[in-house]
Amino acid sequence: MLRAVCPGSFDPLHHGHVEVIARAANLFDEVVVAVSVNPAKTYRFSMEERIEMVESTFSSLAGVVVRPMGVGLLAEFCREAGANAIVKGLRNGTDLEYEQPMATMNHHLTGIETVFLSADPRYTHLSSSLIKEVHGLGGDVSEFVPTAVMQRFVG
Ligand code: COD
Repeated sequence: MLRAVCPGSFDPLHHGHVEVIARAANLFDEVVVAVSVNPAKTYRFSMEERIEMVESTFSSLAGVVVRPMGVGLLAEFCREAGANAIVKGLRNGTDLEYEQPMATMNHHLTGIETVFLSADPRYTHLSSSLIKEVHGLGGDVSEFVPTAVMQRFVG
């Protein structure tokens, strides 16, 4: 069985994330969405809320499972999960510069490969932080996020 890990904060999940996870599910038998804690970030949504939004969005897509990933090495999480690869989306050259050293480090640590998927051009402007900013200033973000996320924003 080929298993991939799609890690992220998903604070909140948006259509850019959804599209990459769905494409990963076409490539691998199982995709573990690892809802992570990045100590450099302050979260708007709790771990439980972020997991619920991802689970609700992918409830009808077979082969996608959602797991919490606390503070710790992603490479170690992948080893314990029996994953063959990490899958990440790349929006631009800035993402590549940020992600490439981590991919190389993760490979050195445990041999795990990272597969980069080019972001859908419809969603290259999407980031969780920008969506939170637009929503916080009264903008409509409903076209950028799944229904489960929109319900959390208005609830
Ligand atoms: N289109 C496509 N893909 C996108 C888009 C978009 N519009 N926006 C984001 N993505 C992808 C990116 O691949 C990104 O990596 C992923 O979605 C998740 O994005 P976020 O913002 O939810 O998640 P981050 O950046 O907060 O998550 C960072 C990690 C938790 C993955 C990272 O910090 C990590 O690997 N931490 C583990 C600690 C560790 O092992 N450190 C050592 C590294 S060598």
